[in-house]
Amino acid sequence: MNNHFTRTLVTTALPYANGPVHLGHLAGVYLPADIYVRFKRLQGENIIHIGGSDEHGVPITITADRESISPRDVVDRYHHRNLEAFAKCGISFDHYGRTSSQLHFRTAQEFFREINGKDILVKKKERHFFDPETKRFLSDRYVTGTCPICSNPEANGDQCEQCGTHLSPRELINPRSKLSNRVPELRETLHWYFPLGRFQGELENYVNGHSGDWRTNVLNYTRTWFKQGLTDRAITRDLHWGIPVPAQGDEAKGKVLYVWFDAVLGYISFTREWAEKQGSPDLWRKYWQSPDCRIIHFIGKDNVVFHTIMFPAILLAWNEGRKNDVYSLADNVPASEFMNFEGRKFSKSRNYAVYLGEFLEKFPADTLRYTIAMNYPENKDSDFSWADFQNRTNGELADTLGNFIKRSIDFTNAKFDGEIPYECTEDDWATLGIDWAGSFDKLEQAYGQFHFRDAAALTMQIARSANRFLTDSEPWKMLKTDREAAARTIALSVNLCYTLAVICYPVIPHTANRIYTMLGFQESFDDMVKSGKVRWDMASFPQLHKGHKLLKRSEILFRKIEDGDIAPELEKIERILAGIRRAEDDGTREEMHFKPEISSDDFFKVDLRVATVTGCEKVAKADKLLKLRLKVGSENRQVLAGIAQSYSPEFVIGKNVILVANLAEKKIKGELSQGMVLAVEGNDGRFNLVEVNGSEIDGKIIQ
Ligand code: B3M
Ligand code: ZN
Repeated sequence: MNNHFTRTLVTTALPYANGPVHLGHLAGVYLPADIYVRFKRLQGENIIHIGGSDEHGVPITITADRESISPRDVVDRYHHRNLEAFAKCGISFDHYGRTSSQLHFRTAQEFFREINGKDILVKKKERHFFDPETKRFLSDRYVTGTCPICSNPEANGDQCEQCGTHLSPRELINPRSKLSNRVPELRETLHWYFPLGRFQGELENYVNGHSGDWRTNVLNYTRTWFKQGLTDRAITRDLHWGIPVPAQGDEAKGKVLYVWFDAVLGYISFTREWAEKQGSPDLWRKYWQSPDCRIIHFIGKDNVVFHTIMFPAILLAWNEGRKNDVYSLADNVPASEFMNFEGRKFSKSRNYAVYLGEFLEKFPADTLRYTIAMNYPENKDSDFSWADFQNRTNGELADTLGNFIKRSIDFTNAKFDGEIPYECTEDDWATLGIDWAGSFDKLEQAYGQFHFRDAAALTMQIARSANRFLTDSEPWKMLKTDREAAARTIALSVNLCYTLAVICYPVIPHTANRIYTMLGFQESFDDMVKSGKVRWDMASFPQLHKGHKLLKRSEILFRKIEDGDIAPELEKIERILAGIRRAEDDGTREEMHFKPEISSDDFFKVDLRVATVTGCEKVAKADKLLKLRLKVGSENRQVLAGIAQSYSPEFVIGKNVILVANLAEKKIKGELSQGMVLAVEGNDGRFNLVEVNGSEIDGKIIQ
C-alpha cells in the first residue's frame, strides 16, 4: 500500500438507468462512499466522487420492450429520477455522468481501437442463442432458465441473482427467450473476445499485492476466478442499443460494445467530464494517470470480478507497450455484501423493495442515512427493518443526539441570552471524561478502513457521553447557587454541540448543517468543509469562545416516528409478501416451456376435425380411460381418452370435441384407438375436453 497519495478518486458503481435505486443500493454503495468522501473532505484531503448512470445493455432494452417505449425514454426517465433521489439523500457527487454522453462514446471506442489495434482482441465465430420468433440474437439477459448451481428457475443468462454465480446463457438449463418465451436456437455470429488469460499473471500479482488491505470477500471472489483460469470473454454484442463497435467493414454491423466493457470506462469518461467542468480539461489525468492518486471503487459484491479482473485487464491492455498515458489500477475495491429488507432479499421484479425517492418523500434523509450506516453490510448481509428504523430514530437520534443539542442551545438562549458565557480551557475540556485522543483515533481508523458501522456507533457513543454530562451536571439547578459553574457547564455543552456537528457530518450531513446554523453561523457547513474552514481536527477541542452568539432559535432535529407512521409501510410489505406467497403457491409463476419451433407446413400436417361423441363407455382395468365412439362427417372412429376421472360416460355423449384425425392408430390396454381428442389438464390433474359450440359441425376442419 502506498501511503503517499495526495489525491483520492472515489467511484461508485453506475446504477442501470432502468429503474429507481432502492435502499439496498444505497446501503451497499452510495452511502458508504459518501460517508467516506465527506470524512476525507473534512480531513482536508483532495478527493472527488464520480458516479453516473449505466445507460446501455440488455437491462435497459428489456425494460423498454416491456413498457413499449424507447431505450432513450427509459434512461432519460431513470437517470433524472435517480439523480434527484441521490441529491435529496445528500450523496455528494462531484460529477454524475451518463454513459450515453458523447465523451463517453469517444472514450469507450478509443479503448476498443487501442486494444484491437495492438491485436490483443480475438475475433471468433461462435454459436449464440437466437430467437426464431423475433429474429434476434439473444445476449445475456435476454435468455433465462434454470441455474445449474442453485436451481433458481429464473436465472439470467449472465448471472444468477439467487446464488451470484456468473453464467453464460448456454450454461442455463431449459433456456428460454425473454422476448418470446420460446426455446432459442443456436446460430453462428462473429464477436470480439478479450483474452483475459493473457493478463492472468499480472492480475494475480496486482491482487496479491493487496492481500493485506482488501476485504476477504473481494479477494476470495477474485481468486476463485483465477483458480478456474481466466478465459476469453466476448466484449461485443448483437444489439441495437449501445456504443457501436468501432471496426471497419460489415462485420461490425449491428454490433455494440458489451455493456460491462463500456460501463467501467464510464468512470474515466465521467472524470474527464468533471475536469472539463472545472475548466481544466487535462485535470483528469492527475487522478487516472498519476501514482499520487488513490483510486477506490465502491461496489456491491455482485460486481466484484468486473472491477478486480475485467476493468484492470482493460487498463493493462491499454498500458501495454506505452510510456505515456499509463493508467493506474484501483488501490481498493470495497465491495459490500447485501442489505436485505425485513429479512428477505430486495427484488425489483417482485416489487419487494423500498425505493430511495419514495422513502425520502415520507422520512428525512438523515434518519435513513444513520439507520443504514448502523446496518452497513460490510462483511455479511444485513437487514433493514422498519422497527429498527423507528427505534434508532427515536432512541438514538431524537432522544440522545437531538435532545442534547436542543437542551444545550435552549438553555443558553433562555438563561444566558444566547451567548456563550464562559471561555472553556483545555483543562475544562479534559474534565468531560471523554477520551478524545482515543475516540478520534478509533474514528479515523474506522473511516479509513471502511468500517462505517463502527464509525456511526462511535459517533453516537460520543453523543451519549455528552448527553449524560449535561443531565448529570444539572446546570438548571446550579444556576441559583453557582452561576459560574452553570456557565461553565453550558459553555462546555454548546462546544460539544459544535464537536458533534463535525463528527456527525460524514453520516448525517443535513443535521450537521442545522446544528451549525443554530450555533449562530450563517455559512453552510458543507461550504465551510469544502473550503477547509471547518476541519476534522477542530472537533477535538473547544471552538466557541466566550461571547459567541447563537442563533437564539432552536428547532427539533428529529421528529419521533410514531407507530402510525410506519403502519402503512408494514401493511404494504404484508400485501406484497402475500402476493408473492400466493403466486408461489398456486403455481402462476410456473415457467412456460415451449416445444421447439415447427413451420406452418409442419402444423398443417396435423388434421384437426370436429367430432361428435355418439357413444362412451368405461374401459376394463383402466380407471383413467374412457372409450369414445365418434362421428366425423361420414366416418365413425373409436378413440381412447384419459378422461375417466373427469366425466362419467353418459356425460360425454353429445359433445363436440376436437379430434386429431390423422394420428397413427394404436392399441391401448388391448383396445384400438384411432386418433386422439384434445383435452386440458386442470390444476387438480384432471383432464377437461376441449369443446366446440355449434350443431352438425362434425367432420369440419379446424384451422
Ligand atoms: N450497472 C450493474 C449494477 O447496477 C452495473 C454496474 C456498472 S459499474 C461500472 O449492478
Ligand atoms: Zn444460482
